[in-house]
Amino acid sequence: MNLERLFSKRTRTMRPSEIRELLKLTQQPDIISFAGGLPNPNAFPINELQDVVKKVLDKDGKLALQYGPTEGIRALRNTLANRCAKDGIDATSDNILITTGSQQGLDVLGRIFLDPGDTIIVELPTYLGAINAFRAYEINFEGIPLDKDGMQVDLLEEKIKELQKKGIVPKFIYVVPTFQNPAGVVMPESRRKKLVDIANDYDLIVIEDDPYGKLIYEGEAVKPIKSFDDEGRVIYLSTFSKILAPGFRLAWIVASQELIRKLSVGKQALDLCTNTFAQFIANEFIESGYLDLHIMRIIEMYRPKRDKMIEAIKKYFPPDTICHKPRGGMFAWATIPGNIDTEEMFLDAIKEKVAYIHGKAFYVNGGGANSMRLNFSYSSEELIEEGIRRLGRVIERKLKESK
Ligand code: PMP
Ligand code: G9A
Repeated sequence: MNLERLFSKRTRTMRPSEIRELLKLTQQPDIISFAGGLPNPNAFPINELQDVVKKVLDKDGKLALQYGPTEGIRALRNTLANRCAKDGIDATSDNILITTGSQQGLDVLGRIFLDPGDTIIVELPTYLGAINAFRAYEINFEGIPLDKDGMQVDLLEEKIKELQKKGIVPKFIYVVPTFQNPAGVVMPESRRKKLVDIANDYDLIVIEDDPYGKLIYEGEAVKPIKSFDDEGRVIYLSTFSKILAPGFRLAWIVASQELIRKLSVGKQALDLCTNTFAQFIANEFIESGYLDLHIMRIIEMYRPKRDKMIEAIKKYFPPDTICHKPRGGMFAWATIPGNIDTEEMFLDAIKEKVAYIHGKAFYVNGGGANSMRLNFSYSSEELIEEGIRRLGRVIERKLKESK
Protein backbone atom coordinates (compact mmCIF):
# COMPACT_ATOMS: atom_id res chain seq x y z
CA MET A 1 0.00 0.00 0.00
CA ASN A 2 1.28 3.46 -0.87
CA LEU A 3 0.87 5.43 2.32
CA GLU A 4 2.87 8.42 1.06
CA ARG A 5 -0.06 9.72 -1.01
CA LEU A 6 -2.24 9.70 2.12
CA PHE A 7 0.03 11.56 4.47
CA SER A 8 -0.72 15.25 5.05
CA LYS A 9 1.47 17.89 3.42
CA ARG A 10 2.54 18.84 6.94
CA THR A 11 4.36 15.54 7.41
CA ARG A 12 6.74 16.45 4.56
CA THR A 13 8.27 19.16 6.70
CA MET A 14 8.59 16.94 9.77
CA ARG A 15 12.03 15.57 10.64
CA PRO A 16 13.10 12.95 13.17
CA SER A 17 15.05 14.57 16.01
CA GLU A 18 18.73 13.62 16.24
CA ILE A 19 18.36 13.68 20.02
CA ARG A 20 15.44 11.25 20.01
CA GLU A 21 17.04 8.96 17.43
CA LEU A 22 20.31 8.90 19.32
CA LEU A 23 18.63 8.17 22.63
CA LYS A 24 18.00 4.62 21.40
CA LEU A 25 21.63 4.18 20.42
CA THR A 26 23.07 5.80 23.48
CA GLN A 27 21.00 3.69 25.84
CA GLN A 28 23.38 0.89 24.95
CA PRO A 29 25.43 0.45 28.11
CA ASP A 30 28.86 0.43 26.42
CA ILE A 31 28.43 3.84 24.77
CA ILE A 32 29.56 6.96 26.61
CA SER A 33 26.81 9.40 25.77
CA PHE A 34 27.22 13.15 25.75
CA ALA A 35 24.25 13.32 23.37
CA GLY A 36 20.90 13.74 25.16
CA GLY A 37 20.19 16.44 27.71
CA LEU A 38 19.53 13.82 30.34
CA PRO A 39 19.60 14.47 34.08
CA ASN A 40 21.79 12.13 36.10
CA PRO A 41 19.61 9.19 37.15
CA ASN A 42 21.67 8.70 40.33
CA ALA A 43 20.23 12.00 41.50
CA PHE A 44 16.56 11.07 41.11
CA PRO A 45 14.98 11.58 44.55
CA ILE A 46 13.49 8.11 44.80
CA ASN A 47 13.20 7.94 48.61
CA GLU A 48 11.56 11.35 48.86
CA LEU A 49 9.17 10.43 46.07
CA GLN A 50 8.18 7.23 47.84
CA ASP A 51 7.17 9.36 50.80
CA VAL A 52 5.37 11.91 48.62
CA VAL A 53 3.49 9.35 46.52
CA LYS A 54 2.17 7.68 49.66
CA LYS A 55 1.05 11.04 51.06
CA VAL A 56 -0.74 11.93 47.81
CA LEU A 57 -2.55 8.60 47.63
CA ASP A 58 -3.58 8.79 51.30
CA LYS A 59 -4.71 12.40 51.14
CA ASP A 60 -5.91 12.98 47.57
CA GLY A 61 -5.98 9.56 45.89
CA LYS A 62 -9.47 9.92 44.47
CA LEU A 63 -8.70 13.26 42.82
CA ALA A 64 -5.15 12.42 41.82
CA LEU A 65 -6.22 9.39 39.79
CA GLN A 66 -9.10 11.21 38.08
CA TYR A 67 -9.08 13.40 34.94
CA GLY A 68 -8.29 16.99 35.85
CA PRO A 69 -8.78 20.44 34.32
CA THR A 70 -6.96 21.12 31.04
CA GLU A 71 -5.20 24.11 32.62
CA GLY A 72 -3.78 21.90 35.40
CA ILE A 73 -4.75 21.36 39.03
CA ARG A 74 -5.30 24.58 40.94
CA ALA A 75 -2.95 23.66 43.81
CA LEU A 76 0.07 23.26 41.52
CA ARG A 77 -0.82 26.37 39.53
CA ASN A 78 -0.96 28.32 42.81
CA THR A 79 2.35 26.91 44.00
CA LEU A 80 4.03 27.79 40.70
CA ALA A 81 2.53 31.29 40.67
CA ASN A 82 4.00 31.87 44.15
CA ARG A 83 7.40 30.68 42.96
CA CYS A 84 7.16 33.08 39.98
CA ALA A 85 7.15 35.98 42.46
CA LYS A 86 10.64 34.95 43.65
CA ASP A 87 11.88 35.43 40.07
CA GLY A 88 10.21 38.83 39.75
CA ILE A 89 7.40 37.49 37.58
CA ASP A 90 3.98 38.80 38.47
CA ALA A 91 1.51 35.90 38.12
CA THR A 92 -1.57 34.33 39.69
CA SER A 93 -2.69 30.76 39.12
CA ASP A 94 -4.82 32.03 36.20
CA ASN A 95 -1.59 32.94 34.40
CA ILE A 96 -0.30 29.35 34.55
CA LEU A 97 -0.97 26.46 32.18
CA ILE A 98 0.41 23.04 33.09
CA THR A 99 1.69 21.15 30.03
CA THR A 100 2.88 17.65 29.28
CA GLY A 101 6.51 18.67 29.12
CA SER A 102 7.66 21.99 27.68
CA GLN A 103 7.84 20.14 24.40
CA GLN A 104 4.04 20.10 24.37
CA GLY A 105 4.07 23.76 25.37
CA LEU A 106 6.11 24.55 22.24
CA ASP A 107 3.73 22.56 20.04
CA VAL A 108 0.66 24.25 21.52
CA LEU A 109 2.28 27.64 20.93
CA GLY A 110 2.82 26.59 17.32
CA ARG A 111 -0.84 25.53 17.10
CA ILE A 112 -2.25 28.81 18.30
CA PHE A 113 0.12 31.17 16.51
CA LEU A 114 1.39 29.62 13.29
CA ASP A 115 -0.12 29.39 9.82
CA PRO A 116 1.75 27.88 6.87
CA GLY A 117 4.16 30.45 5.42
CA ASP A 118 4.50 32.44 8.67
CA THR A 119 7.92 33.60 9.83
CA ILE A 120 9.43 33.25 13.29
CA ILE A 121 12.79 34.33 14.68
CA VAL A 122 15.10 31.98 16.58
CA GLU A 123 18.67 31.97 17.84
CA LEU A 124 21.56 30.50 15.81
CA PRO A 125 22.02 27.86 17.21
CA THR A 126 18.76 26.99 19.00
CA TYR A 127 17.02 24.06 20.70
CA LEU A 128 16.45 21.28 18.20
CA GLY A 129 13.14 20.20 19.75
CA ALA A 130 11.77 23.71 19.22
CA ILE A 131 12.90 23.74 15.58
CA ASN A 132 11.05 20.46 15.04
CA ALA A 133 7.93 21.54 16.93
CA PHE A 134 7.60 24.78 14.94
CA ARG A 135 8.73 23.34 11.60
CA ALA A 136 5.70 21.02 11.60
CA TYR A 137 3.53 24.14 11.16
CA GLU A 138 5.12 24.76 7.74
CA ILE A 139 6.77 28.06 8.60
CA ASN A 140 9.94 29.97 7.71
CA PHE A 141 12.74 30.52 10.17
CA GLU A 142 14.91 33.59 10.46
CA GLY A 143 18.01 33.20 12.62
CA ILE A 144 19.94 35.68 14.76
CA PRO A 145 23.49 34.64 15.73
CA LEU A 146 24.49 34.28 19.35
CA ASP A 147 27.63 35.67 20.91
CA LYS A 148 28.90 34.98 24.42
CA ASP A 149 25.92 37.01 25.74
CA GLY A 150 23.20 35.16 23.86
CA MET A 151 21.07 36.48 21.00
CA GLN A 152 22.60 39.63 19.48
CA VAL A 153 19.65 41.93 19.91
CA ASP A 154 21.08 44.68 17.70
CA LEU A 155 21.07 42.25 14.82
CA LEU A 156 17.54 41.26 15.84
CA GLU A 157 16.32 44.80 15.35
CA GLU A 158 18.04 45.00 11.96
CA LYS A 159 16.41 41.72 10.96
CA ILE A 160 12.95 42.91 12.01
CA LYS A 161 13.41 46.08 9.92
CA GLU A 162 14.66 44.07 6.95
CA LEU A 163 11.61 41.79 7.19
CA GLN A 164 9.31 44.79 7.55
CA LYS A 165 10.58 46.10 4.18
CA LYS A 166 9.42 42.84 2.63
CA GLY A 167 6.04 43.14 4.34
CA ILE A 168 6.83 40.32 6.78
CA VAL A 169 5.94 40.53 10.47
CA PRO A 170 7.40 37.65 12.47
CA LYS A 171 4.83 35.83 14.60
CA PHE A 172 7.21 35.53 17.54
CA ILE A 173 10.81 35.49 18.72
CA TYR A 174 11.86 32.23 20.41
CA VAL A 175 14.78 32.42 22.86
CA VAL A 176 16.48 30.21 25.44
CA PRO A 177 18.21 33.05 27.29
CA THR A 178 19.61 31.21 30.31
CA PHE A 179 22.29 28.50 29.98
CA GLN A 180 21.20 28.14 26.40
CA ASN A 181 20.59 24.81 24.74
CA PRO A 182 22.92 24.08 22.98
CA ALA A 183 25.49 26.88 23.49
CA GLY A 184 25.36 27.28 27.30
CA VAL A 185 25.45 31.11 27.19
CA VAL A 186 23.42 33.56 29.32
CA MET A 187 21.83 36.75 28.08
CA PRO A 188 22.62 39.55 30.57
CA GLU A 189 19.92 41.78 32.05
CA SER A 190 20.67 44.73 29.76
CA ARG A 191 20.04 42.61 26.66
CA ARG A 192 16.89 41.13 28.19
CA LYS A 193 15.51 44.63 28.73
CA LYS A 194 16.50 45.63 25.20
CA LEU A 195 14.71 42.58 23.82
CA VAL A 196 11.52 43.53 25.66
CA ASP A 197 11.87 47.12 24.37
CA ILE A 198 12.18 45.82 20.81
CA ALA A 199 9.15 43.55 21.29
CA ASN A 200 7.16 46.52 22.62
CA ASP A 201 8.31 48.87 19.82
CA TYR A 202 7.51 46.40 17.04
CA ASP A 203 4.45 44.82 18.73
CA LEU A 204 5.91 41.31 18.83
CA ILE A 205 5.59 38.24 21.07
CA VAL A 206 8.65 36.72 22.79
CA ILE A 207 8.72 33.07 23.84
CA GLU A 208 11.20 32.58 26.68
CA ASP A 209 12.07 28.90 27.18
CA ASP A 210 13.82 28.36 30.51
CA PRO A 211 14.44 24.75 31.58
CA TYR A 212 17.95 25.40 32.98
CA GLY A 213 17.71 28.72 34.86
CA LYS A 214 17.93 27.11 38.31
CA LEU A 215 21.04 25.03 37.53
CA ILE A 216 23.58 27.72 38.44
CA TYR A 217 27.15 26.62 39.25
CA GLU A 218 28.54 30.07 40.00
CA GLY A 219 27.55 33.72 39.87
CA GLU A 220 24.15 35.29 40.28
CA ALA A 221 20.83 34.35 38.73
CA VAL A 222 19.66 36.71 35.97
CA LYS A 223 15.99 37.66 36.14
CA PRO A 224 13.78 36.10 33.46
CA ILE A 225 12.88 38.23 30.43
CA LYS A 226 9.28 37.78 31.54
CA SER A 227 10.04 39.82 34.68
CA PHE A 228 10.65 42.90 32.48
CA ASP A 229 7.40 42.50 30.56
CA ASP A 230 4.63 45.00 31.40
CA GLU A 231 2.51 44.37 28.32
CA GLY A 232 1.83 40.63 28.49
CA ARG A 233 3.89 39.92 25.36
CA VAL A 234 6.45 37.53 26.88
CA ILE A 235 5.40 33.89 27.22
CA TYR A 236 7.54 32.02 29.73
CA LEU A 237 8.06 28.24 29.76
CA SER A 238 9.75 26.08 32.33
CA THR A 239 9.76 22.40 33.22
CA PHE A 240 10.25 19.85 35.98
CA SER A 241 12.33 17.73 33.58
CA LYS A 242 15.75 19.06 34.55
CA ILE A 243 15.06 19.97 38.20
CA LEU A 244 13.08 16.88 39.21
CA ALA A 245 12.64 14.13 36.59
CA PRO A 246 11.76 14.13 32.87
CA GLY A 247 9.70 10.96 33.35
CA PHE A 248 7.03 13.12 34.99
CA ARG A 249 6.46 14.91 31.65
CA LEU A 250 5.43 17.99 33.59
CA ALA A 251 6.03 21.63 32.71
CA TRP A 252 4.30 25.00 32.80
CA ILE A 253 3.67 28.14 30.79
CA VAL A 254 3.27 31.60 32.31
CA ALA A 255 1.34 34.07 30.15
CA SER A 256 -1.53 36.57 30.14
CA GLN A 257 -4.94 35.12 31.01
CA GLU A 258 -6.13 35.67 27.45
CA LEU A 259 -3.24 33.59 26.13
CA ILE A 260 -3.68 30.89 28.78
CA ARG A 261 -7.33 30.50 27.72
CA LYS A 262 -6.36 30.17 24.05
CA LEU A 263 -3.48 27.79 24.79
CA SER A 264 -5.73 25.68 26.95
CA VAL A 265 -8.19 25.18 24.07
CA GLY A 266 -5.22 24.33 21.85
CA LYS A 267 -4.09 21.72 24.38
CA GLN A 268 -7.50 20.07 24.89
CA ALA A 269 -7.29 18.12 21.66
CA LEU A 270 -3.78 16.90 22.49
CA ASP A 271 -4.31 15.21 25.85
CA LEU A 272 -7.43 16.60 27.58
CA CYS A 273 -5.25 17.24 30.59
CA THR A 274 -1.69 16.65 31.77
CA ASN A 275 -1.09 13.60 34.01
CA THR A 276 -3.05 14.52 37.15
CA PHE A 277 -1.20 12.09 39.42
CA ALA A 278 2.16 13.61 38.44
CA GLN A 279 0.79 17.10 39.18
CA PHE A 280 -0.31 16.12 42.69
CA ILE A 281 3.06 14.50 43.33
CA ALA A 282 5.03 17.50 42.05
CA ASN A 283 2.95 19.87 44.14
CA GLU A 284 3.44 17.81 47.30
CA PHE A 285 7.16 17.49 46.50
CA ILE A 286 7.48 21.27 46.37
CA GLU A 287 5.28 21.90 49.40
CA SER A 288 7.31 19.42 51.48
CA GLY A 289 10.43 21.48 50.75
CA TYR A 290 12.01 18.67 48.74
CA LEU A 291 12.34 20.51 45.43
CA ASP A 292 14.63 23.28 46.66
CA LEU A 293 16.81 20.74 48.47
CA HIS A 294 16.93 18.58 45.37
CA ILE A 295 17.97 21.51 43.18
CA MET A 296 20.79 22.30 45.62
CA ARG A 297 21.87 18.67 45.51
CA ILE A 298 22.00 18.41 41.71
CA ILE A 299 23.90 21.68 41.47
CA GLU A 300 26.58 20.18 43.71
CA MET A 301 26.56 17.02 41.61
CA TYR A 302 26.74 18.71 38.20
CA ARG A 303 29.32 21.40 38.95
CA PRO A 304 32.29 19.00 39.20
CA LYS A 305 31.04 17.17 36.10
CA ARG A 306 31.06 20.44 34.20
CA ASP A 307 34.55 21.19 35.53
CA LYS A 308 35.77 17.74 34.52
CA MET A 309 34.39 18.11 31.01
CA ILE A 310 35.93 21.53 30.41
CA GLU A 311 39.25 20.37 31.86
CA ALA A 312 39.20 17.24 29.65
CA ILE A 313 38.37 19.29 26.54
CA LYS A 314 41.40 21.51 27.29
CA LYS A 315 43.55 18.42 27.76
CA TYR A 316 42.44 16.22 24.85
CA PHE A 317 40.96 18.47 22.11
CA PRO A 318 43.20 20.43 19.71
CA PRO A 319 44.59 23.60 21.36
CA ASP A 320 42.63 25.98 19.12
CA THR A 321 39.26 24.44 20.04
CA ILE A 322 36.81 27.09 21.24
CA CYS A 323 34.81 26.04 24.28
CA HIS A 324 33.67 28.44 27.02
CA LYS A 325 32.93 27.19 30.49
CA PRO A 326 29.15 27.47 30.94
CA ARG A 327 28.06 29.02 34.24
CA GLY A 328 25.09 26.68 34.49
CA GLY A 329 22.84 24.24 32.65
CA MET A 330 23.83 20.91 31.16
CA PHE A 331 25.83 21.56 28.01
CA ALA A 332 29.29 22.44 26.77
CA TRP A 333 29.51 23.67 23.18
CA ALA A 334 32.80 23.00 21.43
CA THR A 335 33.93 24.36 18.07
CA ILE A 336 36.90 22.50 16.67
CA PRO A 337 39.44 23.81 14.17
CA GLY A 338 39.89 22.78 10.57
CA ASN A 339 37.32 21.62 8.07
CA ILE A 340 35.86 18.86 10.15
CA ASP A 341 32.17 18.10 9.74
CA THR A 342 31.01 16.79 13.12
CA GLU A 343 28.04 15.04 11.47
CA GLU A 344 30.43 12.98 9.32
CA MET A 345 32.77 12.46 12.24
CA PHE A 346 29.94 10.98 14.30
CA LEU A 347 30.36 7.53 12.73
CA ASP A 348 34.01 7.48 13.81
CA ALA A 349 32.98 8.57 17.29
CA ILE A 350 30.43 5.77 17.55
CA LYS A 351 33.13 3.28 16.54
CA GLU A 352 35.01 4.59 19.58
CA LYS A 353 31.77 4.19 21.58
CA VAL A 354 31.23 7.85 22.32
CA ALA A 355 28.29 10.03 21.23
CA TYR A 356 27.45 13.76 20.97
CA ILE A 357 25.02 15.87 18.95
CA HIS A 358 26.55 17.47 15.87
CA GLY A 359 26.33 21.25 15.62
CA LYS A 360 24.33 21.49 12.38
CA ALA A 361 21.30 19.93 14.10
CA PHE A 362 20.80 23.20 16.02
CA TYR A 363 20.95 25.58 13.06
CA VAL A 364 17.90 26.48 10.99
CA ASN A 365 19.96 27.81 8.09
CA GLY A 366 23.10 25.69 7.88
CA GLY A 367 26.13 26.48 10.02
CA GLY A 368 27.58 24.74 13.03
CA ALA A 369 29.37 22.07 10.94
CA ASN A 370 32.49 22.07 13.10
CA SER A 371 30.70 22.39 16.44
CA MET A 372 29.29 19.80 18.79
CA ARG A 373 27.07 19.80 21.86
CA LEU A 374 28.37 17.81 24.82
CA ASN A 375 26.14 17.03 27.78
CA PHE A 376 27.92 16.76 31.12
CA SER A 377 25.10 15.97 33.58
CA TYR A 378 24.48 12.36 32.62
CA SER A 379 27.87 10.62 32.78
CA SER A 380 30.18 10.00 35.72
CA GLU A 381 33.34 12.11 35.95
CA GLU A 382 35.40 9.06 35.08
CA LEU A 383 33.39 8.46 31.91
CA ILE A 384 33.49 12.15 31.03
CA GLU A 385 37.30 12.05 31.07
CA GLU A 386 37.38 8.80 29.08
CA GLY A 387 34.74 9.91 26.55
CA ILE A 388 36.45 13.24 25.88
CA ARG A 389 39.81 11.45 25.57
CA ARG A 390 38.29 9.16 22.91
CA LEU A 391 36.72 12.11 21.10
CA GLY A 392 40.06 13.92 21.18
CA ARG A 393 41.61 10.92 19.43
CA VAL A 394 38.86 10.85 16.79
CA ILE A 395 39.31 14.59 16.13
CA GLU A 396 43.09 14.27 15.87
CA ARG A 397 42.72 11.46 13.33
CA LYS A 398 40.20 13.46 11.29
CA LEU A 399 42.44 16.51 11.30
CA LYS A 400 45.38 14.45 9.98
CA GLU A 401 43.18 12.92 7.26
CA SER A 402 41.95 16.33 6.12
CA LYS A 403 45.50 17.69 5.64
N1 PMP B 1 13.10 23.43 25.75
C1 PMP B 1 14.41 23.28 25.90
C2 PMP B 1 15.32 24.44 25.65
C3 PMP B 1 14.94 22.04 26.29
O1 PMP B 1 16.26 21.91 26.42
C4 PMP B 1 14.05 20.97 26.51
C5 PMP B 1 14.54 19.61 26.89
N2 PMP B 1 15.80 19.30 26.55
C6 PMP B 1 12.68 21.19 26.33
C7 PMP B 1 12.24 22.44 25.96
C8 PMP B 1 11.68 20.10 26.52
O2 PMP B 1 11.59 19.72 27.84
P1 PMP B 1 10.47 18.81 28.43
O3 PMP B 1 11.13 17.60 28.97
O4 PMP B 1 9.82 19.64 29.50
O5 PMP B 1 9.49 18.49 27.35
O1 G9A C 1 15.39 13.53 25.28
C1 G9A C 1 14.97 14.58 24.79
O2 G9A C 1 14.53 14.64 23.65
C2 G9A C 1 15.00 15.81 25.62
C3 G9A C 1 16.37 16.36 25.63
C4 G9A C 1 16.64 17.45 24.93
C5 G9A C 1 18.04 17.81 24.58
O3 G9A C 1 18.91 16.94 24.59
O4 G9A C 1 18.25 18.98 24.24
